[in-house]
Amino acid sequence: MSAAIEEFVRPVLIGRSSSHFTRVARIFAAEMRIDYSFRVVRDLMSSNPEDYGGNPALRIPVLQTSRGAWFGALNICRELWRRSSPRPRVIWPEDLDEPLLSNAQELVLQSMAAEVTLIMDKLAGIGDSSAHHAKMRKGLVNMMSWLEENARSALAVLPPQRDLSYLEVTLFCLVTHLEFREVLPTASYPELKKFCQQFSTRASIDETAYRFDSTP
Ligand SMILES: N[C@@H](CCC(=O)N[C@@H](CS)C(=O)NCC(=O)O)C(=O)O
Repeated sequence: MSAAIEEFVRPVLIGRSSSHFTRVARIFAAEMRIDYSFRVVRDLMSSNPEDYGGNPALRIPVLQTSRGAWFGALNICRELWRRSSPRPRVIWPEDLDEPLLSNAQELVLQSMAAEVTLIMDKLAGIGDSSAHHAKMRKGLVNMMSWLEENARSALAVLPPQRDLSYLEVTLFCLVTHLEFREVLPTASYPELKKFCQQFSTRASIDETAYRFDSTP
């Protein structure tokens, strides 16, 4: 098959190797054994949707497929799962039907979003001194404390016969990203670190390590 045709059938993931939402998608791709090519968004300050695979939200990740583009990590993970064969048993956010589990998922995603805002504010040169910045940071610290206290019991009640859950993948990407981007010290989250250590024995974790993409 020529490289051009292969490029057409192989999905293209648009993102950055340093992005936690991108890593969620990459871990799913590795777990589902889906081959893809990776296109790096070099300038996160660009306001051209074309730079983000057509995503009007100007966000990564995006997965371009022959069926169309999928915006956002959860959409992408679901599409990767649909393409996989055999399909692993995945626990999705809507399967978390009790408060402890669904709150854990909500707070993981909200922490990831808060981290994005803090990092983007820094990139844009917006000072740490604004009242909103301070509130975001406080909210992030509160959410991490809640997760430290509750994640172990939440994870313990996930269905044991699963292959993977969106909750575990996002929690892993969040905690390791806080360290990687030095947004918060993680020394005071021993339970979360223990979870990350255990989860990182998967091959998909090794294959998707955070790093800064080189500039062209
Ligand atoms: N809801 C989206 C959020 C994606 C997101 O916030 N991505 C970050 C990178 S990790 C981004 O594109 N940031 C650019 C910006 O905030 O301008 C998802 O779940 O994928």
